Amino acid sequence: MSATPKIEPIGAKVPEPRQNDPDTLARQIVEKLTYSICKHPEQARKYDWLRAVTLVVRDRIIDHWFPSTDRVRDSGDKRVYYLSMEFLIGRMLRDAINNLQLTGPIREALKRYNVELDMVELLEPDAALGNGGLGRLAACFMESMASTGVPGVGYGIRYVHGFFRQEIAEGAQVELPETWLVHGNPWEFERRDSSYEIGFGGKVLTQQEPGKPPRHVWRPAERVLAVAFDTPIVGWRGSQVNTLRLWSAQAVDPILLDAFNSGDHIGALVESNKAEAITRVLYPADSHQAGQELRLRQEYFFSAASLQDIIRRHLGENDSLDNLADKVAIQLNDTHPAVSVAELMRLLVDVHGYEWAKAWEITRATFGYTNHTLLPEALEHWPINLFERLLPRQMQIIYQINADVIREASQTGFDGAQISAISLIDEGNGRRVRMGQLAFVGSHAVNGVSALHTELMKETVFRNLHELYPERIQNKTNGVTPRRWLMECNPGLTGLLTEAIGPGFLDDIEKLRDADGLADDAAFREKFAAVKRANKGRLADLISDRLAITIDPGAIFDIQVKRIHEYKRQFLNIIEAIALYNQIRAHPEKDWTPRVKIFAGKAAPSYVQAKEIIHLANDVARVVNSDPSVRDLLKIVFIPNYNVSLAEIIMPAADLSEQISTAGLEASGTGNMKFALNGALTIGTLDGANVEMLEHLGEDNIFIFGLTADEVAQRRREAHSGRSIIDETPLLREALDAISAGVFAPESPARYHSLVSNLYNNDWWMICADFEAYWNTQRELDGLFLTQDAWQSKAVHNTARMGWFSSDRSIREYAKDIWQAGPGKVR
Ligand code: NBY
Repeated sequence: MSATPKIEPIGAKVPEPRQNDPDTLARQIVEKLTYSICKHPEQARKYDWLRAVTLVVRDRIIDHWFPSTDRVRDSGDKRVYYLSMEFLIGRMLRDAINNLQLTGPIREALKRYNVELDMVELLEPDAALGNGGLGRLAACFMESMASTGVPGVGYGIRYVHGFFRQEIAEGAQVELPETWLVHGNPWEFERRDSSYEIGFGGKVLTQQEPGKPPRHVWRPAERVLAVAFDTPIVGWRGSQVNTLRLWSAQAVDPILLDAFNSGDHIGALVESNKAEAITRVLYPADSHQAGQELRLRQEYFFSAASLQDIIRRHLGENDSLDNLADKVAIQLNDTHPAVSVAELMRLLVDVHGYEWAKAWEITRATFGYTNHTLLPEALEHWPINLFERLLPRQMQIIYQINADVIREASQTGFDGAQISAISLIDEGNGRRVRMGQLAFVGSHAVNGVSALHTELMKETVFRNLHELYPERIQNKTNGVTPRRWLMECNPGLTGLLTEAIGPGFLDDIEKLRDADGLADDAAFREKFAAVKRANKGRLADLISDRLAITIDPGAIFDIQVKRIHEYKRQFLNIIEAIALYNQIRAHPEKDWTPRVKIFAGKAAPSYVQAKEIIHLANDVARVVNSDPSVRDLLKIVFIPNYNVSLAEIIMPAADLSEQISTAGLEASGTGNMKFALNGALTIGTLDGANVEMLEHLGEDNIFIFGLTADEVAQRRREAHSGRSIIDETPLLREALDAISAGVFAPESPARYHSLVSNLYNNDWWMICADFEAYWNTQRELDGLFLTQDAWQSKAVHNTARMGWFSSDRSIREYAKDIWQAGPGKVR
């Protein structure tokens, strides 16, 4: 073959750079309608416009994508690989348009055809490839890596069905399949040339040559193909475009032709169905490990594909894997990709011939691990039998790693109890592999996601490993991207701030501090309040359209949106609502502050109590909203199907943000940051990142109540129960009595008996213990809301002081302290 001629890509290097004026954009949109979609502009439907606009924007992203990729390759800079089972991205078009600064011109271009940009943007389905905070953090981090110039690649799974769609039927959650890909996905590029075989099962052959260490060869019984799909992630001002590479599973042989030809038409497709099942659905659990074989297959599938891809790229640019850790940082987003530690060891030792100790050194220097939970039920541990059957060689490697770690611990003087605590194998309930321990020992850095959470990691789940490796744990407090969570979701506030302090904060969000003094400026406060009022109006319209409930934008919008979980205590919020309902009726003469309590969130389909909490919220809403004696002083709304797009409407519309988890249990929270950045006041416990919000906001600007993490631990040791508190607290007792008497579920009065009896018998989540403090703080907020000047002044301080909670800051810390990569890298 003759040498390939050098072909310059068009785009960024064409003599004329692309014009971004409305005329050019309008012409190009019509060109896309005509030649890519094959529709006459006059016959174009809404979705055709969405596709055409997306393709025009995409061309501009590609113009930046090539140079970004070239720059990293040519510079030889270290790349960061973020391995995550979840990327909860939401819509992509608005983010891309905003980051490319094209909002004005595209809006203008579309107007020429009588098409509204906002309408077009709202047609895009959410990419909901995640459950909640962990997945959304991965999406914020991808955007921030591109915005801060970190050469990052995200690796994950291209689920055909993302997080389920939630409907509420007669008050209860119903789960329906999510189908984001039905209209095709213009953002992704299938890369058939980047596909890898992934093995499962089979056996390990050991070859022993005299005088040499034994060689192990894994002979898998099954193989499936991992095919890459790439999505560009464009950073702020288009400066850098990174790649999100998601793996899709396919059968190596699409059809078993012999079976088909002999008449077994179903059997001919069994293999291909089995392969494709691996990437078909996202597991909808955020607080307990799924424990099924398919889940372990998913974890290994995407870990193994990503590592093969990383190694292939590295060897394309370097002579060997000796310098892997100088050129590659791999971050494990929780333990879901932790099997990567064993897989990289297998590749280094079995495939690339490294001796064990050298391979271990490379592996540890390459990986970092982020922990997102201390909840015991969420810690992944796989039955040894299952692990061994699916991944026999990786199991051997884990045993060997374990032997090394245990030897080291014994030499350090660890006793039997300490050794069983650090062991990668749980010898207790039926022998299991502990993925947290594997991720910990296989990484050079392990981090928690808020200061408190990191301290608790050291004291609880990783107490003994921390003693063995005292330098390894560090903190990296979460953040959120200010592009999506301020600029895009709240253009009104962004405009007002730009007018007031100039546009500098758009490039450096900590400059929001310049607005802090404006809290004392009455004219500014009024404009700030007007923006909030307009955003509340927009949410009120949505609620009226979707649920036919009328709410007053003048009332306090008191909002709790997040996954439904006992530790997040939506139940506490509902009980407080019932107590307030009782008091409003008992004391009609009092000057009650009108309040709308808004809830949204999904329960894991198998989580019975969480589903009961959803049902209760809906039952209470129905009774309260239809009771004329409440005189609209209290409304309760449960908005179905909480997702990223709904959050973008909710965050800017809140007066009050509920962050009321049992202290010690919410690792960080990120919704807390989105609300406060948009000027909501927080009522919350000293938990997760609320603790640091208190430090940054000052105690006058956040409303903290309840037990501390230490106090919760203490009460749990004392076998605390709710009974005596309930007996002594009439407000609480009356609310619980009403629930138990079936006031909210007359058709099925026993529906909530177990929820209530849990409070009497143990109150594990400290709902009774914290009720009174919560109630009193709510009433304090009622009073404050009546003094709008004081409320709005605190709201301004919230926005002005939240800049530090940007994911740009988080990413810079990871880059400096863990990855040694990105601009200003420390070698
Ligand atoms: O991660 C969340 C934490 O609860 C929250 O406090 C924190 O702010 C956020 C980002 O650090 N954790 C979370 O969202 N976890 C999951 O979604 C999740 C998903 C799957 C599984 C466990 C947890 N799983 O075991 O399958």
